[in-house]
Amino acid sequence: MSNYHIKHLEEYFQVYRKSVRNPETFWGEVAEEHFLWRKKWDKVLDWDFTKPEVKWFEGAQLNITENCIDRHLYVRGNKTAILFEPNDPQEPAEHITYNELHRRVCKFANVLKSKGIKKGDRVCIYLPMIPELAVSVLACARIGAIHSVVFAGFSATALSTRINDCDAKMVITSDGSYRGAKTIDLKGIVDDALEDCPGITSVLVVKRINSDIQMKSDRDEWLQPLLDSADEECIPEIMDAEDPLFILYTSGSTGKPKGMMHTTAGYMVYTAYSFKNVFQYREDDIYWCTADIGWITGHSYIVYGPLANGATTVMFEGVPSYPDFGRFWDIVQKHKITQFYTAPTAIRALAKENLDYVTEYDLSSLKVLGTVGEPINEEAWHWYNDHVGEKKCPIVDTWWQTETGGILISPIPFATPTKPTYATLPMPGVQPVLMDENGSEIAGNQVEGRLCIKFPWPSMARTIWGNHKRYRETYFSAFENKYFTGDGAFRDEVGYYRITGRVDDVIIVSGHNLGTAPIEDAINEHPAVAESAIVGFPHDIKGNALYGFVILKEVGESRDRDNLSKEVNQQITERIGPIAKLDKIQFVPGLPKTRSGKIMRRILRKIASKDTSNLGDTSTLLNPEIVQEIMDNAL
Ligand code: 6R9
Repeated sequence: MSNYHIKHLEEYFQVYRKSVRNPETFWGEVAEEHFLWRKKWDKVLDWDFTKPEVKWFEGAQLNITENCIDRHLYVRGNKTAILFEPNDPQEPAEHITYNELHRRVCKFANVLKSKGIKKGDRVCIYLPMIPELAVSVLACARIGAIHSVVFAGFSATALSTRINDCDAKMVITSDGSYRGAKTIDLKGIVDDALEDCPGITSVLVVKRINSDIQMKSDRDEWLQPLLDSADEECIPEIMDAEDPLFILYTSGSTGKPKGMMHTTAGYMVYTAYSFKNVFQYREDDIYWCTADIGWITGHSYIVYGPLANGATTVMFEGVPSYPDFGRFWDIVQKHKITQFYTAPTAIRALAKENLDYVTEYDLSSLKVLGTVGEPINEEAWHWYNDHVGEKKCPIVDTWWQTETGGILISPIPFATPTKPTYATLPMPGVQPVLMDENGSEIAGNQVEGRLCIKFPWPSMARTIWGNHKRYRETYFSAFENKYFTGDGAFRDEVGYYRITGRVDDVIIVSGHNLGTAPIEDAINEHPAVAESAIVGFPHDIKGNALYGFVILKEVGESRDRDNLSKEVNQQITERIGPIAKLDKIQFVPGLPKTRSGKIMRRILRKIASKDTSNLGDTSTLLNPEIVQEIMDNAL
């Protein structure tokens, strides 16, 4: 029996049982058989969730890029590693072979070195979905620099906060980006951000849209000439298993983003293992994940997981609606995609359009479909299953988080029978539990509770950069000795999990996690705003949309409400990015508050969702009369 590639349900159960009974043997065998180590580990696992401290493969030495690139060169050097599909369908796709990827990563790594970047330095990457994004990530890993990729849809303020939080020395960006018919001035955003970032000494600029941009003479340089003169060989830095690999920011319940820190060996082993199993990856497959590398899904399942398996991974620069709503299916047909991994919000948006956009294309190459990012509703699941998979492709509904590094709950295609809206069963090595509000584990099936994980898995984040206390408080203090996910879940009669959504102040809009606090902070900075509260409400395409309740200061009272609404959204766009804009803004005289001063979001959520038949207990409110008034004027 192979631990590494599960092929049927009985095998899944066998492997799962082994992984839980003896996790160290299990992960030790996986790591032993499938990776290139410069030195083997002394101990597979050392952990203590009270601190919390988790170490996997301690004592081992490796470089993750040797595993993702070098070791493939002899067997599949001429195979396509990265298949780049540009925004414009007229522009030819680019096939970057493993040999070529090796050359490009080494050259880039040498450029980083020549700019003084060393092991442990932080490098911020703010790039569109072009090959240089993957190459720069790998170049950092090659020399042991810690990459911090910031999604190129974030604003200048969001970018500068992230640069300063991790004390990055360098930014890698491009002159601009293409997004459908639009172009975006990325370099201009970087210039604005860097006004507040004294620690940045160097900016490398990729030429993508040939726009006319400002180059600051002692700081900014075009990348290409540096690459042209760089050496093609770069000896990889040998890293310890627990050396940091990257930082990736995620929203939290305060205004400050959390820099989740991932380390090297455990992350590599787990992303590679889960990729192989969840997508049933085979050597000649062409795998496409539509996420952006600016999110964890792109890190783990566009870059590291697929490349560690020697796969061909597609990078798509554009959007699903350009030049028309058939673009995804055009790409599936053109490149004979075998595994397709996307988000429910994209599925819902495409399902709204004419079915001809799908049926026009030959999708028969597809074997496995995946979804990630938020719960998938039944209607979207069926549309995906009927029209994209033509009922022949299992759908893997993969539940996981930036914090978990890899997929934790998912069907194994062709082994686990799927069930719409269910992420189904835990991956080998993953031990989920449901907890009640009093901190007790809920046994049995047909139960709902807060989803926790009670045993470490290799790709879990090790800390929040620079704030271990916050890491402990956010994830390890709600339930003793358990990692708390922030999600609620239901376990059905056969033990399948269905994720019911966040139980904290994070709202998932079009698959993006948005903390309410940072949005409220942004709004409250408007000179006419006194206070605000944001809640989510159901939205056909985005899953959730944002509803803002805003209390004005006296100076705002006389102002035109439409203009104020525009300014509030402008403020959010500047501070966070357009993804956090509010769909509805209601100006209110007050907010329902408890006696301890907490806004009762439960009530606001009901008002925003037009579900006011049963508001629940409002007796603990300081100002119960405000509820009726808000309801009367709700949008
Ligand atoms: C990978 C990723 C994490 C949050 C997570 C949960 C939601 C992700 C899901 C899902 C239901 C799924 N989520 N996958 N909910 N079903 N298959 O999305 O990471 O951006 O950190 O978001 O997304 O609420 O807690 P991240």
